[in-house]
Order: sequence, then structure tokens, then C-alpha cells
Amino acid sequence: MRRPASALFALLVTTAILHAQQPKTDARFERTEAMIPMRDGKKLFTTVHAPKDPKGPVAIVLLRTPYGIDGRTERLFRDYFKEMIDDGYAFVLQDIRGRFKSEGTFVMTRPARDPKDPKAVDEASDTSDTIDWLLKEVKNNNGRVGMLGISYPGWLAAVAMLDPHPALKAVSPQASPVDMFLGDDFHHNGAFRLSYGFEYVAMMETDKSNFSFKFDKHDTYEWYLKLGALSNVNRLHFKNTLPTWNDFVAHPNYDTFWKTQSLEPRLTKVTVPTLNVAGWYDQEDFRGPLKIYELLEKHDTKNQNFLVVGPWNHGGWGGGKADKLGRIPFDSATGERFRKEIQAPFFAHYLKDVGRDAPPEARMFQTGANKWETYDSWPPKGVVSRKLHFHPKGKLSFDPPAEGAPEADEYVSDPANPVPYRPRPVRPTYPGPEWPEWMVQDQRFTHGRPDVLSYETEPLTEDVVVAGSMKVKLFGSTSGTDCDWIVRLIDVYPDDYTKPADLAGSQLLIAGEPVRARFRKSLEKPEPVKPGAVEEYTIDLNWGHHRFRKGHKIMVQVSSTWFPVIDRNPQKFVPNIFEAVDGDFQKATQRVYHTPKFASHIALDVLKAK
Ligand code: PG9
Repeated sequence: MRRPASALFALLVTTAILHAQQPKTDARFERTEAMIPMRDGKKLFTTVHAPKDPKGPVAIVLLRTPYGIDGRTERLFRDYFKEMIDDGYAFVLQDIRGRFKSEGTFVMTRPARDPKDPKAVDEASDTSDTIDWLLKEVKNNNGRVGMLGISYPGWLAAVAMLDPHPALKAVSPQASPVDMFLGDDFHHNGAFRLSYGFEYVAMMETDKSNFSFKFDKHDTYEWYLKLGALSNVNRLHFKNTLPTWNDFVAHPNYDTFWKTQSLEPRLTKVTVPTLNVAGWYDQEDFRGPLKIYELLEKHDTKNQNFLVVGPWNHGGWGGGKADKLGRIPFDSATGERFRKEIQAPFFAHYLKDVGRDAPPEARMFQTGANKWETYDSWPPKGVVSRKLHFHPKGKLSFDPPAEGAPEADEYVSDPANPVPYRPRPVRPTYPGPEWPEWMVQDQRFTHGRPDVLSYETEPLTEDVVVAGSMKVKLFGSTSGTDCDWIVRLIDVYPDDYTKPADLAGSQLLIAGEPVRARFRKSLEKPEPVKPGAVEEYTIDLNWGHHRFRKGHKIMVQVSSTWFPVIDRNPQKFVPNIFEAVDGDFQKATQRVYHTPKFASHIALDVLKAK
């Protein structure tokens, strides 16, 4: 092949390549780049996409992210912003401190700055400094800024809203984590989310872009099992170089490290109109958005705090139709509808006064029935709490347990053979495709395992509609001195269910959560359990809005491992599970009680039959 001879040709090729690398936006926008200086002198890479033909003053919509704006621009305009484009905004995207083309150091969910130190920075100060600059530099702006984002970008919107720039007039924190020890990405109730924590930290802290950890096994279930105790992570892989992993190891309990970064204590005021968005099948940040709504709602004197929960996985509303997830059809394009009928009108109302309505209080998708419901409070008024009790022989019923029946069921939990959380092979979290959909995978792969107990109702004679809290009270003992209890609530489809999708006999997960025995009395000061002693555990499955239909069965499954999404409990009390060694792991016999005194059950907030 002949090499291009002329310098001009080379220049043309280079220009063409550079042009091709430029992220495309919508043709109606002019893209400009800026390095915006922050108060400490560090500069953040920002792109401004201003309408070429504005019909009047524009409002600014800001999205900040650690994941690299250039690689996301095209998709954002094609999907996430699409329904807002005609409303007249300048869209601004920014790489946060220390990521991709921005200067400075990245700190995972950076804690709030010391307000007494004028030079201190955090994500809220970086947002404010950015907004100051934008108000001066974006031509023809109307002085109002909105922020939105999903997950980390949602958290960035939430922290900006807690310490808002005066021009910030509307915020939509979507799937934002709130407390990384109690729920969301890194722990649930103090139980460590091993595969996510490990893979996410490797992705974010190995270099400035999105690194993928290279597993030498196709099935990460096998890889994590071979890894053994968590103390092997630094020894074999991270070599103490990843700050967030080191923080996990140094803070195994709910101490000030976790408490100072929790947003919960700061959610005491609705500062700007807030549209909270969550997905019922969110595999990462489900508790966070619900907590933001719940805590702000107590202070919502001006009715500016709203909630939307759809049938979505993590961010499933951000692009595409979202008319199904895995094998579960939703009967309508729920994502498109959200962006058009909820997200766009929300920002138009608060940023442009274009006369579109403010949203209703709570727009909730009822899974199982595939319909949107609108409520003027959430949970709705008039729900009743109904208890479904565990009984011998795997029965679950609204009747309380009787005297004289067998008192407990038992199984042996073996950390060397943990219950998988999704069917193997468990391929890496990123790039998927299984991780984003595992919550709608048929749960039959664990049903019948000797270390999984299943309690199931008779086929329902009428619909049971959950709307609100779902809480399990479990009375259990262990032969060890520590253990986990994992509880899953499941909708069992009838065997003849083949339309609109073939879900015959399927076991659809509605919710599942772990608790760790060491934390049963206090998350701050873990304590061993006495072998054989019956202890009471509360397992909060958060909110749900699901219709268990007539003919379906309600099932609750109990196990003591859920691997590798949750790390294995050694089942022997150790001061810090991150420092446990392989020899600490032991089998344990687990007992679940169902007597009048120890009446294990699930309490569901249920809508009265209509
Ligand atoms: N779930 C991711 C995350 C958010 C915030 C902190 C850590 C992880 C995300 O999808 O962005």
C-alpha cells in the first residue's frame, strides 16, 4: 500500500479523524469546550451545547459526571434530553474533578467541605463555581439552572441541591445513593456488596478513565470463591493502592466515616423543586432515591418534592422505550413516557414557565398490573399492614402459627458452596449484559437447594396489592457466632401463564435484602451471637408497589449466602470481616422459627380491595 505523499493529505486525514472523534450532539446545537476554573485553581472540562436558533432566553441544564462526557454526549442528546430539546435549553456537561479531562483528584462520593474553610472544595462548591461561570458566559440565558442525572450524576445533583447556588431552580436526582453503609452500592444493612464494590472501585480508581478489571475466569462466582477471604484482595490484587477499598477495610462498621458522608442527616429542607426518580428493579441505588423523597417530604411545606418510581433497572428510564426488562413486558413504553410526560414538563415548569403542569405528588408504576398510578401521598393513605406467617412444610399464610407444630426449619450454610445471586456463569458486572437485569431473572435456580428455605402461599383467591412497606421479622438461630440472613420476596406465576410472555411457573423477585447477625443490635458496635440462641431480626425490604394476582402464589425464600453480590460471612465472629483469613470460614446450621412466640413473618402494606 502506498503511503499518502502530501502533507496536505495528511492534514486532511488528521482533521477528518479529529472531526470523527468530536462527540456528535444534535445538529440544532453549537458545541463549545471550556476548562472552567474552580475556587482552588483547578479547572474542570466542560462542554456547552447552546441552541443555534433560540426562540428566546435559554435556561441552563447541567449534568456532571465521573464517567466521561465525550463518550456520553451523543447518547444523552439522542435519548435522555430528547424530549427537552425543543423547550429552549443550553445543555452543559462536565467531567468532575480528577476524572477524564478534568484536573484535580477524584474522591469517591467526596464528603461535604468544611464551611469555615473558604478554600475547601466539594462537589457542591464545584457546581456553584461552574454555575457562576455559566451565568456569565452562556449567551442569552434566563438566569435559571436545572440539574439532573442518574446514579453518580444523580448524587452530584443531590449534593448540589443540598447546598444550592441561588440560580439552581430545579433538580432531579435520579437513583442517587444516600448512605453507602445502609443501602445502595457498597453495603446493604452493613453487609458488603462484594462484586459491585470490588469491580466499581477497580473501574474508578485504577486510572482516570473507566478501567475494567481483567478476570481470569469466565464465571466470577468461581473467581471470587477462589479469591477466598477479603484480606486476599489487597494482598493479591489492589496492593493497598485503591483508596476506597482501603476505606472499606478501615471502616467495617457504621462509624463517622460513613455517617459524615451520608446525605440522610442533611435532608432537612426542600431547597429547590425536586423530582426524585427510582426503579423497582434497580440493582444499584434503590434505597437512596426513596430516602431522599421520604426525608424531604417531612419538610415539604410548599409541595415541591415529588416521586416517580417505574419498572426500571438502574437508569432504565434514561434511554430507549423501557417497554420490557429481561423477559418481563410492561405493556407500554415506560421510559419514553417518563421522559416526555414527567421529566420534560418538570423542567419546563420550573425553568421556563412555559405553562406545563408541575408533577403530581407520586407517580408509581404498579408492577404485576403494568399500570401507572397517581397518589397524593406515598405510601398512599388507607393501606393496611397484613402479616404472612411462615409455617412448617414451606407454607406461608395470613394465619398465625399454631401451638404444637414443628418449631423450626433448618439448613446448613456452607461458605465453600454459597448460594449464587444469579444463575451461573456470573459474568463481570461491566459491561453486562446480565448485571443490569439480574433482578428480573427467574429465581427457580435457587429453589430447592438444601441451603435455601422456601415458604409459599396457596394460589391467591384474590389480588393482593402491596403499596408501601415490606418488612420481614425473622426469628433465627445459628450454630456459629455470626451469620447472614438473606430474605427474598417472590411472585410465583401460575404454571399455565404463557401470555403475554412465557412466564409459566416463573419466580419473579419483588425484593431481597441481607442482614448480618453481628449488627442485629447495633451497626456501630457489632456483637457475636450465642450459638443456638433464638434472635429476632428485622429485614426491611424497602417500599414496593406490586400486584400479586389471583392464581399466583407469594413466596419468601431464606438463605445465608448470596454470592458474590454479598461477601460471605465467616459464620464465626471476627472483629473485621475485611481482615478475616481463609481459615475463619466455617459451616453453620441455621434454624428459622415459626411458633406463636417466635412467629417469623413478612408484613406487607396492602391496599384495601377495591
Ligand atoms: N451506582 C453507581 C455509583 C453511584 C455513586 C457512587 C458509586 C457508584 C453509578 O451507577 O453511578
